[in-house]
Amino acid sequence: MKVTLQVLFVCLTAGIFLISSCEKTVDTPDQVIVPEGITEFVDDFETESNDLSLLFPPDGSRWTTLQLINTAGGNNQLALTAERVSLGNQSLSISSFGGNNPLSKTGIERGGFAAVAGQTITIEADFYIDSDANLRDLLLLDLECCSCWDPTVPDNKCPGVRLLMSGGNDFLSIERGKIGGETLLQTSLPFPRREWVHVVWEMTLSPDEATGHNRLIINGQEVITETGMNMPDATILANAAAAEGISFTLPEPVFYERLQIGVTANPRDLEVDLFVDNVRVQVRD
Ligand SMILES: [Ca+2]
Repeated sequence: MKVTLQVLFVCLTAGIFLISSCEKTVDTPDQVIVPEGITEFVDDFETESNDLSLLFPPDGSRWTTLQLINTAGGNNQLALTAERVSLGNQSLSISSFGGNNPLSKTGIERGGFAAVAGQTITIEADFYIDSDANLRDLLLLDLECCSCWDPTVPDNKCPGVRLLMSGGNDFLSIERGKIGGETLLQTSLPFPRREWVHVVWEMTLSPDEATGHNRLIINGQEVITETGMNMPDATILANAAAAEGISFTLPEPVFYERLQIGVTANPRDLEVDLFVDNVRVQVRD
């Protein structure tokens, strides 16, 4: 009762906007509340100078985290460049040195989403891969949920889905290993090299194989359209943990909160340069 009155007092003194959101909080104490997340995000790496820190303004309106992990002997680089752009005057330039010790990562992250089952998320970006090398197991985009992990179990794996170069080289596909699903493979369209490539990844979110939907479109060509789970499922994660003798309870609410783009993982012995531009994310009911 005391908490309810305090919340009510805050609502009454904070104006109409807050009253409407506070009403949900006091409704039913046991109700699982999904935080309000951003539903639109657009960034094409334009800044007043090429100072990378300008992508991370204190007001949180742009990118939230730089992800730079070097494998042994690696020298991953991430910079703003005018060398190659698909929109405006700058893009994000990435030099990635592959390896698994530790796992090489060179990317950028936007947090603050709260995409739940039943919603549709569309993620678009332009990539330019400046290499003819084999790209096996290179990961370009991750949609993740770090709050979807039992806090009593160590090593939060931030369950989620990712775009992975599969088929032994460069067939961009939808990887679901971290939520216990098979990769949704395509081998119809190798990833074009040394040109800007527009990628659209659209999912109707669900932990259920029957109601999730997954589309991948590369340069206007639909290469994947498949039903299938694309969110963490409590039973699947519990069973996977139980197989290792671990008790795992998926916390609620389940929602995707962050997007990583770039070379989000490069586990193979592979050096690759690429550029990213024109990132767009939309979450809708
Ligand atoms: Ca740009």
